[in-house]
This record gives sequence, structure tokens and C-alpha cells, in this order.
Amino acid sequence: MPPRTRAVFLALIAIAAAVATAAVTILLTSERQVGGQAAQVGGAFALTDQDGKRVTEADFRGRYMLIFFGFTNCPDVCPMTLQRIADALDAVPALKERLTPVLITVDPERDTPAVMKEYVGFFGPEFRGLTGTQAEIDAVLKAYKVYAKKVPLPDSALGYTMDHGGLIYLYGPDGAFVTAYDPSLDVTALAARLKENVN
Ligand SMILES: [Cu+2]
Repeated sequence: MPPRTRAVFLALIAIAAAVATAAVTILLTSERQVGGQAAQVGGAFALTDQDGKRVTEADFRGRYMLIFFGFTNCPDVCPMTLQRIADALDAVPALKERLTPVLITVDPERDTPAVMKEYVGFFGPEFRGLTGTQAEIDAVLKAYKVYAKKVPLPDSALGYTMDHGGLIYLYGPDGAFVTAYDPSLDVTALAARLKENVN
């Protein structure tokens, strides 16, 4: 190889190595960020349950918590998701001994403890419904990185609806984040994932 060709060749190898190193670094960094982000989701809260009792995350220690954020006036996503959670628990009854399904409202203005009690009662006696002051709910939404926004409905008796997002979050008996599920998972898939993650 003439010296000039050889120099170009070596330079190309050096560039390729630098690109590969950069790619690996980016991959490792993004993985670390995803892991770090997951670990930061959730945490402490102080809310009121469907019986009007004050509760914190510590009251759930020793059991898994399956948390979903929604509101009782939701026309579709919330009732459908809660029904799938109820059906998944019915499909694997052993889960009920280890896990408490929890609905945290994104609409504390209308979802009083009494309203929450009636609503979660539709899905099963094991469901807990948590509400609080607007400030308490805002703090929880922020900690769990859940998007929720009031949307006026001028032509409806409801007055407004809530635009909201969020996953179904699983926390372990020690309060640590385990995983999150897509709320659109069907009953079979959700039951299988829960069986895998709850032990
Ligand atoms: Cu909803």
C-alpha cells in the first residue's frame, strides 16, 4: 500500500472507531436515563380514600399497588381500563392476595370520596379510590409524571372533561417501582404480565 493510501486507510479506521465508540456511549447513556427516569416515577403521597380516611403510600407497604390515574366521569378509557384490570385479577385470583388496584383521580373537584366509593365499587371490593385537594392531586400527578388537563365542554351539562394520559404503574411491597403497563393491554396480556411481575 503506498504511504498516502495507507494514511487515508488508517484515518478511515480511526473515524470508524470513533463513530462506534460514540454510538456505544449514546446507547449506554440513553439506557441509563430510561432506568433512572423509571426509578424516579412515583413516591410519597398523602391522599384521602373512598371512606374518607387519610392514606399515604406507607399504608400499602407489604402489598403490591397497581395504580391507574383517571376520573369517574371519563366516558371510555378509564372505565375500560379499570374493567380490564378487574377481569385480569379475576382471571388470576391469587393476585388479589398480593396486590391492591388503586384509582387516583385527576379530577378532585368532582371526585369526592363518596363519588369515588360508588365508582370503584363497580369494579370490585378490592379497588381503592384515592382523591384529595387540588394541591395534593397536583403533587401526585407531578411525581408520577401523569399529564392531566381540564377541557371545557360548553355544550354539555358536565361543564368540563379531563384530558389525561398515564400508564398503569406497578409498585412492589417495599414501595419501589416495578414496571408500567400500557393501559390498552388486553385482559389476557395484562394478566400474564401481572403474573410475571407479582410474586
Ligand atoms: Cu379517562
